[in-house]
Amino acid sequence: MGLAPFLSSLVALPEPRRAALRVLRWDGFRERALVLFFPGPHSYTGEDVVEFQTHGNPLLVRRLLRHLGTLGIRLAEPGEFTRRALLNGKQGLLEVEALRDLVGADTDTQVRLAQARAGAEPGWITEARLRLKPWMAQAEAAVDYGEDESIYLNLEDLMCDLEPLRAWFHVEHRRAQAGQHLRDGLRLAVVGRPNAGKSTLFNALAGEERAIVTDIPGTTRDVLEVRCEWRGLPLRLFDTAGIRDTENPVERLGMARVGPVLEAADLVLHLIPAGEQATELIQTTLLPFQGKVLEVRTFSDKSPAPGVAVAANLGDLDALEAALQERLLGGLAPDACLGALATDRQVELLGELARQMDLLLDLRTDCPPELPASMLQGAWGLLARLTGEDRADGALDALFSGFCLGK
Ligand SMILES: Nc1nc2c(ncn2[C@@H]2O[C@H](COP(=O)(O)OP(=O)(O)OP(=O)(O)O)[C@@H](O)[C@H]2O)c(=O)[nH]1
Ligand SMILES: [Mg+2]
Repeated sequence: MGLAPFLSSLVALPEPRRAALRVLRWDGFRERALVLFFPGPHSYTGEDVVEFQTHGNPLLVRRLLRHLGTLGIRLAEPGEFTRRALLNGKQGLLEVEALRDLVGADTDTQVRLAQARAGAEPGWITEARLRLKPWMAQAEAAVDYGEDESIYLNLEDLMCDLEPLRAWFHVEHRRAQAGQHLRDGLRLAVVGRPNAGKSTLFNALAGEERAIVTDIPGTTRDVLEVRCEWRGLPLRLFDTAGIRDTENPVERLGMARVGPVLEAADLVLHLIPAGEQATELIQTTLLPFQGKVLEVRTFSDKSPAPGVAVAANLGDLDALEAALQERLLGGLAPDACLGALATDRQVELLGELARQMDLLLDLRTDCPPELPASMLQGAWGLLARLTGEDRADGALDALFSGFCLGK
């Protein structure tokens, strides 16, 4: 049953898709509101949708909602509108995931990345299907009829035709991994000896004077955190107490807080003033995190330094930008990730897809057709899981719990 009968006592619905001023009447209230009616299937969810734009008084809205409750209408659960849109085929899974990311985006780059994913299915998925389909048919025919009917699968031709697919999948996987970092925001910890310039760099990246900077060693004690976007990179930055041998109890407490920050970081920026060596104490502290430590030379305005050298007080940070792109985005610029898939689910499936193509294209050309047939099926199935067409993915609850009410 449509929505109109439920609402007949409250309001006369306007023409479909035409905004109209109407008076809503209930319990002695008379509310002039803008009313919109989208009959299914041409609506967001595919079902009848009615929108009331009332005055913003929360009490008024509560009273209206309470009255709607007596008419048999309840509040939507988080993401329920979009869930219905998905189940009614109005939106694809990739689009829904993009929408969730758009709603949750904190920075300009995150908004742009989510918007770029929100449209139609990526072209490479459509193209991949077109390329795979005829080979699947041929492989199945070779398995079913094979030698009896002289139907053979020419694996050399298959490999030649599908080689570009392998390359695309790998490129898209790489872009998606970078996109995933941008989507989640990068956790960067700034560590080093006192006066290494940590807080100066922290402030420069944050674009505001958040941390106190002085030339007195041991200025920063607490861990400071700031979320920001620096040159297109969404960051969660952590400034920490300088690490050194000291009897000062407050500094020691500060240093004790560095460990958990190191644990949680995606990347640790180890600041060493140009021309110096890292102290043994810091080297020992960073030993367990070696894989994610990036050495950054500070005070490059005082003496030239090799590698990633910066002078944060002068805003000279280009070398750091390049190094972050290299380490975290595989050398891609943030803009190069526009349109890339980016959720954990998507990145994992893309990785499997790329591996599946590697297996297929590395087969011996004289192998029995059952092997390529099952690998082609596997790749096809992964594409279906990626776009949500298989409907077997139990991930929907997790997905929709990330939505807010009213979406
Ligand atoms: N010339 C120059 N001075 C810098 C640079 N970076 C920081 N400074 C100065 O060095 C001093 C120490 O900088 P901070 O950023 O407070 O150093 P820190 O590592 O946070 O020090 P603690 O909080 O004590 O551990 C300040 O006087 C800064 O202005 C740089 O790249 N070049
Ligand atoms: Mg400091």
